Amino acid sequence: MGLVIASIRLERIEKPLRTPFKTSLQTVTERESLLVEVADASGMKGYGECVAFTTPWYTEETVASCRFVIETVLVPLLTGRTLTHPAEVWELFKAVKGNRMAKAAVETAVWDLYAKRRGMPLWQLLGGTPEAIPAGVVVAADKAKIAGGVAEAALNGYRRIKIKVSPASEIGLLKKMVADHPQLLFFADANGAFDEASFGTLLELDRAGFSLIEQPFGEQEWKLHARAKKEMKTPICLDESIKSSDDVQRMIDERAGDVVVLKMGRLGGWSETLKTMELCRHHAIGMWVGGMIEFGVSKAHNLALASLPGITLPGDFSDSRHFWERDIIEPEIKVENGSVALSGRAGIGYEVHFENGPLQ
Ligand code: OSB
Ligand code: MG
Repeated sequence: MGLVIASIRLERIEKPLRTPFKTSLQTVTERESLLVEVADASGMKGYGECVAFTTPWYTEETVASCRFVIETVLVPLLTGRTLTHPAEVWELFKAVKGNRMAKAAVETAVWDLYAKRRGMPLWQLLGGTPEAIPAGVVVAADKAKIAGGVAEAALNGYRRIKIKVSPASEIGLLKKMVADHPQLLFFADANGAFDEASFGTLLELDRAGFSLIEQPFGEQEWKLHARAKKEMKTPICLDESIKSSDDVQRMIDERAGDVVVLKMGRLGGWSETLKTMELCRHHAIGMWVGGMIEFGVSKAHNLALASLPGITLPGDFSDSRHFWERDIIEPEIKVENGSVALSGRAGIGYEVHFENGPLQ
């Protein structure tokens, strides 16, 4: 029985963050997103979320570029099509260069709809295990506020804390923080803030006790990452550098990293992410699921991703109330006993809800 994509709708969401999110690249105080709703002929709906930001500070895509590509290119390619499997969407979009976040927003919505039509949770359809997903939170604040943020996260039951770092970080302070919380796992995320000149500072950070360091150098700095992997004991994890499974192959070939953070927006959706996971499993590359300061639709897809075999470390899974006064899903994401339970309902397992009523 074929799946006919009868209609595709976009809905813009904008909400202030409860507290500003500060990285070496950008301070985020407001989050703007596009929600994609695909419907079949019977009116059953699937949802995806565009994780591009308003400006191109994390990747080249933006909310505006994604809207343009979705409305003028992707919607005409998909509307009225009969699909037998959601993996066909990636193939259908193949002639469209780049624009992976735009593609992911639409493609993930089709996977949700497909799972709903089968009456199965997406995580189950993809072969995930039903165990609750370990929660992890990001502390992205000024130096003076890091200790408070870590203490609060520990109190809220998080098992893993990711701290944004840069060459200006106070390494003594970070070292003490890690030592003070031996029961927690600490990740450091540099968002490419280091370069050849600050390599020595990175070597100091190597002694702070982090379980990994995410993206110390720029996304094309393969040689510097290889040098870091060789000279450091802290595992090197790549985020911004990984836009496809081919980039993971390059990481392996050039010995430029140990671990990969998966983000479906950056990779282009479920199909390319599943392919990337195959490659990582084959080469015993560690994997975890990264966040994008996103709303609940993207988080719900990410929870399904984190249930799959080969995810070796806790991801960016915080409670809906960490970023938002009110998330757009019902129920909201809840961290309990340090983890988030998987929904037993079909598809992504959450209803989409807006302040002014359900999206209908
Ligand atoms: O580098 O991992 C990153 C958020 C937006 C853009 C890039 C990154 C992040 C995070 C994840 O650090 C925050 C989260 O959603 O939990
Ligand atoms: Mg990162």
